[in-house]
Amino acid sequence: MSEKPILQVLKGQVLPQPPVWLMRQAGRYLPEYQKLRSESPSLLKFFLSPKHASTATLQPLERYPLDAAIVFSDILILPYALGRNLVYHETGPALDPLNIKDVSSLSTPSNALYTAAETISLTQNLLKPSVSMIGFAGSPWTVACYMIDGQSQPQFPQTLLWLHKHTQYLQELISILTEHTLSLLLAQIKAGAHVVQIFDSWAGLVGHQHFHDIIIKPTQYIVDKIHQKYPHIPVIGFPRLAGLSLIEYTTLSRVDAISLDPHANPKTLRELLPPSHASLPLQGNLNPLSLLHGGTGLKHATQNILSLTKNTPHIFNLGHGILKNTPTHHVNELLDIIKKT
Ligand code: 1CP
Repeated sequence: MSEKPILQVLKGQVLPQPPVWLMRQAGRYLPEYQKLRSESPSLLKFFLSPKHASTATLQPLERYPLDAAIVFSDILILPYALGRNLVYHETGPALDPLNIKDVSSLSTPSNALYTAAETISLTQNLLKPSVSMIGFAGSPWTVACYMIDGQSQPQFPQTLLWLHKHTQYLQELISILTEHTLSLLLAQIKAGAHVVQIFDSWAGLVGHQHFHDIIIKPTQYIVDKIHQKYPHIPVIGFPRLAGLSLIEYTTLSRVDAISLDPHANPKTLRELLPPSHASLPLQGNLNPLSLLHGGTGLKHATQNILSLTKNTPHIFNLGHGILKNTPTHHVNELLDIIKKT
């Protein structure tokens, strides 16, 4: 059996056509996902049921010839396992906001932390041999943003207040989250994940002064521990909207590949990187809006990414999660454009 295309690229190989998977591929845009979701009393229960989560993980693969499955779970299961109250509303998830006095009394994680690992063990054998199983976690900083502010905010003002004023408490929270994130990822690898991705969706909120302590150091720690135990398992980092700090992230975090948001030009990034990192595999970075709208815009945007990543190790993906109103046939169109380019 030849090696899985995604693992080949993550080792630095350039393939004639980039392998493809899509962030939040089991999201709300699939009717079969909607049906399965309506059978669960709540989204939280759905995430906590390995059997249902396994079905959701496989759904996109049954419809499309993708090269990877990402385990159906959420980055907020970690705070839930630490005893924080979590509710998924139609508008998005909400946690009870954390106070500085709560940090030292966070509980040890419950078994809920390991649901994604269980889902991976149920699912991994059901994939075609060419398909990679991707495990994931949020970065400690991004999970802290939701824990402190409680829900998605344009600027996560309370979290930024902690960053600037209650730095010690933020550091303490981040070091607790770093250990649990590591356990979560190690468990997913043990269960059969071939690759793991660290979603740092809010890395862009951290200015250059704090970027090293808050983003790089915890990531380095997690990546080093994974590589010590599982040297063959690649780690993909997704430092969304990190701007020029992407250079620091790429050269210092020790991740094996970078997933780019739609703002980052993959060719420009390569040109800015030192020779030691100039051929690091990149993933991305179609704007989810292009996929939502389809048509010639989708064709041009896809071809543009393919030309900017030509002859380099590249995994085709979105630059952020798929949008819920995306017509399912647009994904077929995207795969067709990639195949024909
Ligand atoms: O393909 C998949 O479905 C994989 C599973 C997956 C992943 C990788 C889910 C399921 N969530 C995530 C990661 C995640 N969750 C991130 C990091 C990536 C990103 O930036 O999108 C974040 C920030 C969350 C938090 C979260 N959970 C949000 C975003 C809130 C915000 O800030 O706007 C939302 C909407 C959720 C709910 C959720 N998680 C996953 C799904 C499929 C859904 C929506 C489910 C539904 O409504 O049915």
